[in-house]
Amino acid sequence: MAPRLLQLFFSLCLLFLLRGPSASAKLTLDYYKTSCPRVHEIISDIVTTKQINSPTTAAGTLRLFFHDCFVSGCDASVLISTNHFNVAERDADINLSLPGDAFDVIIRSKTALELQCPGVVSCADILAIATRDLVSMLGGPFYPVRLGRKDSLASSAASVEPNLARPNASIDKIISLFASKGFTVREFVALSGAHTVGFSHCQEYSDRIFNFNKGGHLAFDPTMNPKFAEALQKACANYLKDPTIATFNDIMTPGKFDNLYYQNLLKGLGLLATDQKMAADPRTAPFVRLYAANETAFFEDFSHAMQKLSHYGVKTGRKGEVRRRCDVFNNLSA
Ligand code: HEM
Ligand SMILES: *[C@@H]1O[C@H](CO)[C@@H](O)[C@H](O)[C@H]1NC(C)=O
Ligand SMILES: *[C@@H]1O[C@H](CO)[C@@H](O)[C@H](O)[C@H]1NC(C)=O
Ligand SMILES: CC(=O)N[C@H]1CO[C@H](CO)[C@@H](O)[C@@H]1O
Repeated sequence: MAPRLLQLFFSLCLLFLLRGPSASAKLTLDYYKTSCPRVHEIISDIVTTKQINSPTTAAGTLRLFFHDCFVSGCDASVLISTNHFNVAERDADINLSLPGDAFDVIIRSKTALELQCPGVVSCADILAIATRDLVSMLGGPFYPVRLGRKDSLASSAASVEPNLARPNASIDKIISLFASKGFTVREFVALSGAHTVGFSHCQEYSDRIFNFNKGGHLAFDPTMNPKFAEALQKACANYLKDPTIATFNDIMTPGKFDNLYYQNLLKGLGLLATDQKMAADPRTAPFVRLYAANETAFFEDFSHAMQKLSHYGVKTGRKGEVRRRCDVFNNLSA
């Protein structure tokens, strides 16, 4: 071999040794082809029945998936229950409202899969497939999901707060959070389109509609459409006494996965402060306008960003296990 080729060969080997093959490169579309050939059909049946009986499942599952992936990778760590030795991810304060239906649809899918192919399909893969199925049930795009994720061997409430943003965060902070995980501004705006479905509790935006500038003359956030602010003030009037009151993230088409979320932002109809700020910040606004004008562009970008999200921090090989129960590590289950 010529010396330059040889040099190239060695630097490639070194690169491979230092970085190893990326985890997502090990995920494949037909991972369960022989070990559990009906995996998609089984999950799809459970998910469809669940969504028809409890229509809030889809949005809840989508949020659960995002929270799982951003905190230590897509590894089902968010499904682990707290025990005497450990306060798990799902019991971090920010998780307070992760809805029970989302947990339930994953547990049901797991139970059905364990009957067909015991110990084979990971909870992390189930969550990724169920999320994709539910998004498309609501009218959103259907995208391929690569499989072979292992379930985590750890779950800790303390790791949640630094990895997720609150609705009172600045766009600067959110952009750097997403960048720290390899996501672009465009991907951040596309993923936020998930707020085209589901609910938010009043406490998540109460500072925008009550006593906005702390004793000043503004009753509500001036970037809000006044009629919208008034309607929310009424809906949330009693929220301190009843913290379960929640309103739709997308008031126009709350149960449909479409691009109305972005159109709403351009009219001051964003619910969370971070949503509304995306329409004003010069880094994010061009994408908000693009997606508001072109749903195809939104669906394409959302599909790509969701696949990228679903590969984030996945564990393969011996870095994880296939849990027998999604809420308990194997070494703790009987
Ligand atoms: C980046 C900044 C984000 C912030 C600050 C944020 C914040 C929030 C908050 C406060 C809620 C309301 C929770 C409640 O009151 O129950 C919510 C709901 C939701 N979020 Fe986000 N979120 C962000 C990004 C995302 C992303 C990237 C996704 C998914 C890809 C997502 C999916 C959802 C969904 C589907 C809901 C509705 C949940 C339901 O109806 O049960 N969010 N988000
Ligand atoms: C945002 O809200 C949380 C509580 O939800 C609070 O702990 C935090 O201090 C607030 N951050 C800012 C920047 O206001
Ligand atoms: C909308 O976006 C799609 C996908 O990027 C593109 O092919 C199409 O030309 C766009 N439509 C318009 C009207 O700009
Ligand atoms: C769904 C779920 O498990 N929510 C938990 C989130 O965390 C609080 C404690 O901060 C628990 O009480 C909830 O059960």
